Amino acid sequence: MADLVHVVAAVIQRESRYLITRRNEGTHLAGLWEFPGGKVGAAESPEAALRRELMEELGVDATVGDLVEAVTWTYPEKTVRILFFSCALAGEPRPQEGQEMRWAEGPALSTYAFPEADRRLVERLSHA
Ligand code: DGT
Repeated sequence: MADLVHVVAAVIQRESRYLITRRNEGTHLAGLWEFPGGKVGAAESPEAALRRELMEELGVDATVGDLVEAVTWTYPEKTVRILFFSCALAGEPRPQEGQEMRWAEGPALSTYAFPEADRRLVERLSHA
């Protein structure tokens, strides 16, 4: 697979709620809700990439924990390999890019529109 894009995303839970953000206009899959994260840089570890993305997107440091789910998904334009890690934030998240942010109850997660790649995880968390 020549065009495999490595992506990391954070599952951030507080009590029964999960942190989700909405992809801004002008991005791939704009308007869909997601677990915050992004592409892993060439010389970066997945954990370092996720901490960087959380700082860039939400202005907060984080501790990266266990791998929760790994998904490979092929879009017409690219294939992404997404690693979802459980993360604990070191402070209050504040959207840095004007993106919408919600703390969604587990069972309500399935009422948000997520990328298809997230379906299995969303299903899992909404029944947890
Ligand atoms: P950029 O500005 O293009 O370097 O963007 P990054 O590094 O913020 O990465 P992004 O968010 O565009 O790339 C993540 C890719 O993974 C994108 O094609 C959408 C896809 N994706 C599917 N589900 C999720 C998810 O739950 N979270 C994130 N962050 N990406 C997801």
